[in-house]
Amino acid sequence: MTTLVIGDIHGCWDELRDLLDKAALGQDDQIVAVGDLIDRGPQPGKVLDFFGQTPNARTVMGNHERKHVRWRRGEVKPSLGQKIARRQLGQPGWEAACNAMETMPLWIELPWAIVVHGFFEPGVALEKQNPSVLLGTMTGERHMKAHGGRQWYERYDGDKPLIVGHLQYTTDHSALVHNERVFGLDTGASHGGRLTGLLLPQMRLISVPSRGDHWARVKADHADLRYTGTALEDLDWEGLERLVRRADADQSPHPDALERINALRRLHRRAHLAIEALHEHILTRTQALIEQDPSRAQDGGAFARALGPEPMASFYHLARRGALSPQNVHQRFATPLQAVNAALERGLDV
Ligand SMILES: [Mn+2]
Repeated sequence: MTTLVIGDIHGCWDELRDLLDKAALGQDDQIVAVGDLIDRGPQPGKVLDFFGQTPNARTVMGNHERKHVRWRRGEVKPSLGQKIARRQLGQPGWEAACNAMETMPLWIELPWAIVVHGFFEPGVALEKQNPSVLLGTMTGERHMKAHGGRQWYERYDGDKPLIVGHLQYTTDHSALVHNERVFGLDTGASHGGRLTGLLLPQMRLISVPSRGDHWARVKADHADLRYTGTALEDLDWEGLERLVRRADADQSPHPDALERINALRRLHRRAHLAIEALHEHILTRTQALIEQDPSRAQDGGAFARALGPEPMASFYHLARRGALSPQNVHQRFATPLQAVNAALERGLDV
């Protein structure tokens, strides 16, 4: 019986078919993937369906699967790759995919090798490995800094050969083969590289060329998603600034993004106007109150009584003491839209 271990597929269905053709597996042979079945490539649904419906095929969890699962739980924000994959799969397809991804194991132990997606910490038993290390998350990567960083595999000390994906360790889209002990099978299928497999127990590598730079193409097709993800009312200042900068740098924005980009720019402009207007408004009103009765400049109590109920009273007192800056006003509002609304409530033109 042969087992074909396959590197990062990332939605590259055509290349998966090509590799399976090349492997010419028999009925009883097994297929094991190193994870990252989806994101970046054109056909994540086909790849997921294949692994869901082929009895002899299974996969470990990759950092990309983990990210989807955590996104659904509201634990992390998606990157562009996840937002695109969700659109590719459709909402029900994505929900079903998350259910399936949640059940993927962190490792698969074969008679001849151990398969994980990311890394392996030396001196730690398989069952005791930090999940973020096995998955190859950013946390796992930081953790592995102490074990040689990108060359962590030189310290691999497990009993069986180890097969991983996740990173391209060579510059020519060939697999990493370290002392016949560690095999790195991510060869950039989604970036115009190759899709690579390892046939066990022979330990024979096979690979097929990628049909193109899928990720560049997929990213361009779904570039409108670069601007979505957070509703306008939930955008904080930093998020809004980042998106406006992104739009400013975007030579040819996706047509479907134009409406959203306009809305972002309008909010950005109005929020900054609102800060200026509120600052000006507070100064003017403070000045008027003091002109009516100059003793209010020193007498905070008298000033407060004259001011009346005012949610931004502390800012008036700052103004009274000549210490109010636009930055103070800015910091009061967690989101740009709150600043706009506060200005509108005071009848200011923004
Ligand atoms: Mn990957």
